[in-house]
Amino acid sequence: MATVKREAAPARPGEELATYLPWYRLMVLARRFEEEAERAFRRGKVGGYLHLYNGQEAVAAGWLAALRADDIFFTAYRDHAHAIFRGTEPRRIMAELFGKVTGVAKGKGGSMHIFDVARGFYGGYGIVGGHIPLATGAAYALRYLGTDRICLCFLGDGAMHSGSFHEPVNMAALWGREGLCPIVYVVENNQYAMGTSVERSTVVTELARKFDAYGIPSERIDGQDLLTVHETAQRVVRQVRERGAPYAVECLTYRFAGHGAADLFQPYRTREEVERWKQRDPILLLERRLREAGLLDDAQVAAIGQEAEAQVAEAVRFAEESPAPDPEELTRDVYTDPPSGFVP
Ligand SMILES: Cc1ncc(C[n+]2csc(CCOP(=O)(O)OP(=O)(O)O)c2C)c(N)n1
Repeated sequence: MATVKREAAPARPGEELATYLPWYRLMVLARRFEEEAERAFRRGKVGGYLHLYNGQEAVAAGWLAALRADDIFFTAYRDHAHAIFRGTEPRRIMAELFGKVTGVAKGKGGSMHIFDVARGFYGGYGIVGGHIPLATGAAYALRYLGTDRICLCFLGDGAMHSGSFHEPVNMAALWGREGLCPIVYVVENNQYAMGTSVERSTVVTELARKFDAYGIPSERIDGQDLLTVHETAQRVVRQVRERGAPYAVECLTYRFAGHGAADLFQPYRTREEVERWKQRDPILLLERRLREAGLLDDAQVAAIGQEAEAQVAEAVRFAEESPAPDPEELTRDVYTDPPSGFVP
């Protein structure tokens, strides 16, 4: 298991910490959403597959808080929380899990393909590493079109060992030399790719170092502490926007649940290891800081939890009551019309 650099919590004025209260609420909401999604899966309500984000919330929350509303981002299949942090209504995400027409992808994508293009969320991909070339091309397009928008590409530790990581990252570095590739690769190193630990999949376990080979600056940070993630994100986002060149940050984190809903026994890791990481639950770490600053007490923590539960219960009700897609939906939006004269 990789070690985590623990930084002493710097003292901060309560005023500054207060800006993190809305993010605490959203992280609690995302956690409750995942817990309920798992229950719905066990009740047979969720079609396809389900991957939970429990334990990793500070990573997506910290990065998305640093983006501008017109910036864009891509991620893999552990994607519900990313949409919640970006402001997508939980009921539309739950409806997508339930395969309903009111879902973000009209019920055709399911858990692994949450999209909200209006909010700059370009998905949700089930093919490991498959989104990295897309995100890199999108970053190039943003600068080619003359904007100062940037692209974030979240990816897992496992995805870094695929060919679809190395080719686009090399291209990004070349384009970045001309100021044409404003992308941040955010590696969510939760230390496992299904049942394979980082130690068993690569000799160079400090994943940030892999970007050295392409001349892309990078760093590794504690992904459990929202403030560390957010402060890094603000600095990096500013720099990438200015220079139009790629940057990479490895966020060391941990997933509390199994790989997916079918991974019940997790023979590849010990219960003690999971418990040890739960001591560094990102929600509890943030809660502790907010309590110390006098910004949260027991009553508020309970109220925020209840509010999140009510919102998630409403999302489930909405998903249950929404209609299934019309069978004709099956072929709609699947292929664009071929250009005239096109020969497949
Ligand atoms: C191209 C491809 N190969 C294999 C798989 C099977 N698979 C699904 S998830 C996964 C592990 C990916 O791990 P990582 O990128 O670290 O993401 P995490 O699950 O840890 O968030 C694999 C190998 C896949 N979906 N796509």
